[in-house]
Amino acid sequence: MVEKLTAAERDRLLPTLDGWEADAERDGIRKSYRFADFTQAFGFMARVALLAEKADHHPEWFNVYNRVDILLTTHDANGLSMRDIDLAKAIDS
Ligand code: HBI
Repeated sequence: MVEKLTAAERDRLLPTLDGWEADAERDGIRKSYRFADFTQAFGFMARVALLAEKADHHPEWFNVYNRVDILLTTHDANGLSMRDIDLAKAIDS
């Protein structure tokens, strides 16, 4: 069973992420990306899809044209877990 992060872990880990915001309602982390055009946005999504498959951890996301909004939360934990932190770092690496 994957565990939710404690408040102390969140306080330590969230500042290490680049531009991700806590989403209290979903108990996850969110980040919005803007690209030059749809092709760039979709290329980013294709790269994230491969990272997600490798991690066996998948984003909830929205795309319109050059915008990609990502929410990371762990369904199995019903909240924010280390899997979300790790995937956020992989996406931004
Ligand atoms: N992705 N965000 C997220 N949360 C999960 O719990 C999850 C997932 N991808 C695959 C996955 N779990 C599998 O390990 C099964 O639990 C479905």
